[in-house]
Amino acid sequence: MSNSASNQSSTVQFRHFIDGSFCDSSDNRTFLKRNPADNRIVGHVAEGGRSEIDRAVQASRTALEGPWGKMSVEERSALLYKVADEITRRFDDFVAAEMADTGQPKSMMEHAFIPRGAANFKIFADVVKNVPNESFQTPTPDGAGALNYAIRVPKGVVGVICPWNAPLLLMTWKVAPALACGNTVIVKPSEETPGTATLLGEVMSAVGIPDGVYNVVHGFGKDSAGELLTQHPGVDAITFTGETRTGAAIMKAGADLIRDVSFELGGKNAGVIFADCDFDAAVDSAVRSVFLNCGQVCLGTERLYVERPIFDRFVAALKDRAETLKPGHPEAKTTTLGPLISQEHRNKVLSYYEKARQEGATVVTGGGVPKLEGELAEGAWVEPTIWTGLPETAAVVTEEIFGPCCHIAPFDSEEEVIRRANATEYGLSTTIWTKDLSRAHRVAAKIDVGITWVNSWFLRDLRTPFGGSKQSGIGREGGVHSLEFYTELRNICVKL
Ligand code: NAD
Ligand code: 6OD
Repeated sequence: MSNSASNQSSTVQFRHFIDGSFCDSSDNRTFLKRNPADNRIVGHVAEGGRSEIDRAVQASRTALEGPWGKMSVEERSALLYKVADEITRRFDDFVAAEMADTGQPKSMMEHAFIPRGAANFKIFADVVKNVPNESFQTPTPDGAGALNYAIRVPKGVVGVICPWNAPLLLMTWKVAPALACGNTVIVKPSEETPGTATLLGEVMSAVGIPDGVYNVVHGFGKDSAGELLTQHPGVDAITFTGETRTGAAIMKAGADLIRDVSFELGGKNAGVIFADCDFDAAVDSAVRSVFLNCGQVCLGTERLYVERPIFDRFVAALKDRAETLKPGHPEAKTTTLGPLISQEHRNKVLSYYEKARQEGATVVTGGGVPKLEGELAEGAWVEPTIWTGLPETAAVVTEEIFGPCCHIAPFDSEEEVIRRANATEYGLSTTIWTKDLSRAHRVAAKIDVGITWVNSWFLRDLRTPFGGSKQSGIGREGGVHSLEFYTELRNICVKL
């Protein structure tokens, strides 16, 4: 039995991790966490409030003054390598925890999400050891000059507010650079996915990360741990991944504190498929970008624009592939499609399936709920769905759904498709498919997003700048770009 998840009367308890110890809420409040694949109870989660956030802020401020604040970059990096190794040693526990929370197939946890969680610690442990320092020799009237240089110091206490769609990967994408730069963190995991953030507390203790450096307070957003964290004057910066409207609420909550924010928000990403593309590769990629993680990927494609000469063939090919996706138990090797994260999210996605019908879409495939037997019958399943025939103003073409679905429209010219791809309030990512590389460069430069893939999708190099334009985010994280957010630059001018 682990420290974090005690097993009383067969019920797992997910506890807060504050100042190096697992604890319950001061008022003992908890909420239920269910597995979305079969609706069975995974456990009871401690529900944090003001008292837990206050304690976590106190612990993380104290830790900044303690051994953590005195460590060299090399010592911190060495510890972060140990964190990565310990996640790898406890790989099966992390896979099981994330599977229970999300219901997604084991293969995806094993090959993508959990290894990335470990890799994030190694990459940022390396990045901080190679930070260039700028310096200038400044002329002075007496001819002696001055030396101007800049040092980077940690921001302080960073609040890390996380979504549920790739819990460990997205949390460590923030926690790893924050710690590498010498900050302390308070993580508020999504209420839907308490598992891996809690396990990471055990990992931090096991490898000797000092108390108070990594803290976890479970709970909800509004009027709960999330909002209390964003309003706390003892928090120096907030990094958040989630919905755009939550980002707006967080900005308002912290406005009086004039505090730095880094936001990775929603999207309505377009895929642009030209007739000269490698057809089979483009279809393969569309299957992934539309249906991976049951469509719950911020970088996923919900709008596909396909050049008219290959439009009918492309729609038919994607339909065939969508219909071979196999929902099933997360442990089963044959499962290629998981559930949505919750019944509540399923209601939202199904409301869009209904809106598409009302707005006159041709439902190429799906549009309903698959029939699953036995324990899975209670899960949050929906069918992979493809629509055509809607105007650009339709709800399912303009609003983020975050489900396994897309609208496919034909286009006739480069200018037209650029205009249509850009006709959205979001600007996270796009994928362009063509063998004409001049055209690929031209179109990529004109689509207003933070990340463009050409002849690929979700091909990540963790050193590259990651983030969105327009309402998809503020700031960039990744490689040295994370240093801009997780450190403060200080200019020191020495008169010689
Ligand atoms: P969400 O905004 O509902 O919740 C995210 C987190 O914010 C949760 O921990 C939640 O408890 C907390 N929260 C909610 N209201 C809050 C408030 N008022 N104050 C403080 N915290 C609050 O998002 P979600 O449903 O968990 O995730 C899905 C969304 O995340 C989608 O919109 C998706 O596009 C986006 N996302 C973006 C990226 C990216 O990199 N741009 C990555 C993954 C997910
Ligand atoms: O790969 C990443 O670093 C990243 N931030 C992925 C985001 C996935 C969104 O669902």
